Amino acid sequence: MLKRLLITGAAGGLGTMLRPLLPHVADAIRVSDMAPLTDTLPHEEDVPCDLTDRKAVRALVDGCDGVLHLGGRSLEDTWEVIRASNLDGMVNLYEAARHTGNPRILYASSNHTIGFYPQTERLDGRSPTRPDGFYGVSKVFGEALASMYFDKFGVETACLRIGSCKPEPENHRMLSTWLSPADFVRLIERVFAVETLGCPIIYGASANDAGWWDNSHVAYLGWEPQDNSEIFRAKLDAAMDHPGPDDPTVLFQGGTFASDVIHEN
Ligand code: NAI
Ligand code: 15L
Repeated sequence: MLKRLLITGAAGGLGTMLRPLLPHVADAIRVSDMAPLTDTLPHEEDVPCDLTDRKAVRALVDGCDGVLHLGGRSLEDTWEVIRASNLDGMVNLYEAARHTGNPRILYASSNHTIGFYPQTERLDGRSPTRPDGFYGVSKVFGEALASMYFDKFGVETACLRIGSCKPEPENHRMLSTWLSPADFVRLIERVFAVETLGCPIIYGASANDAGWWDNSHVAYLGWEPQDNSEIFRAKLDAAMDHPGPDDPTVLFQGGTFASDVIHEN
């Protein structure tokens, strides 16, 4: 069991959804965001911090033996916005980690690292990246940074390429990419419990019949997703039309991120 888990991006969608499900993972939980946290739970310690502030990040990480790193720009944007939170912020986090005793990190990477692959292709741990925008490129950077800090300094990271972590799938594409919050919690438990983690790439999806990703290379984690998006298919079929054959949401694994315009200043 961890002594103190730091959760960055704690005020965001995933942080808000997961935090109530995580008190058992550590003796103490430190939550942080640059946005105000209005729903801090009794067992949580709130330490506001902008990840672009290197000195503040060092103090934030100090005393933590685990980090659930959710903080960052989570959608496509201008390069300047993406760079600040997802590149500078990552470097600050890993510099802090190596100077404060190598906490184990679960990094919220994204399926947009591989978003330009067609949905007909099955990917595994050896598939090269194929990012679908500045955001996807920034997540590839994060994975590369984690790999370098593991090889050079021994900082262990689970690079989780999250598909779509939502209470339920919101469209037909998400029948393939859905990660249930409960399966995410099961993975968090394994990442912080397994004796040796290393620095694996993990595809973050539930046991969906419609899934595209093969996680057999990380069987050693003992993570067994329990949920399957198929139970939502009839509800989705009734709620919306099937997209046509040329729609980016049926062509690319990253869906509309692949067809999005580049955000210029
Ligand atoms: P979100 O946008 O709701 O939350 C991200 C949080 O990070 C926000 O509260 C924001 O204030 C904070 N943040 C951004 N820049 C920061 C900075 N410089 N310093 C401190 N805090 C900063 O995103 P969501 O959905 O909660 O996602 C969390 C993480 O998981 C993100 O890194 C996202 O890229 C990743 N992810 C999420 C997926 C999903 O299905 N929700 C899918 C794939 C990846
Ligand atoms: C992501 O990386 C985004 O952060 C999230 O908001 C979802 O859109 C998700 O990917 C997705 O591809 O569904």
